[in-house]
Amino acid sequence: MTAVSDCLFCKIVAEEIPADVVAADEHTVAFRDISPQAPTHVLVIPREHHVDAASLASSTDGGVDALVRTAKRVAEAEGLGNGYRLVFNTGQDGGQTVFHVHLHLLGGRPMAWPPG
Ligand code: DGP
Repeated sequence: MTAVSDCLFCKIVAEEIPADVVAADEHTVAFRDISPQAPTHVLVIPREHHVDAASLASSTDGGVDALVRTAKRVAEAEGLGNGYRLVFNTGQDGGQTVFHVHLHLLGGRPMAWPPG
């Protein structure tokens, strides 16, 4: 699927909206969350528009893997050797508010469980 005109994260990919990009490659872009919930809070997204992680997984072989690989690269660059959390909020009850799949990378403090 190509870019969706009213999608916020497609606009970040197209550089129509500014973002603090920390990593980018052929398939993914990683940028700092506008409302950070931890010292490191980065969103990793595919360049192509997919609504959620399941949609990405079912339409693009290796698409989810690419997000995780970029997150690992950012985690290493951010010095998160003690660990970090990766989250796909999915759907309304999952807390998803932006419907272009994004992998949250959170780190730099101990994470609690269960999440809110
Ligand atoms: P979620 O609730 O899982 O859909 O997460 C959406 C995240 O996107 C949320 O943590 C805030 C972040 N966000 C929303 N709008 C913007 C924006 O314009 N720029 C950036 N960098 N992050 C945004």
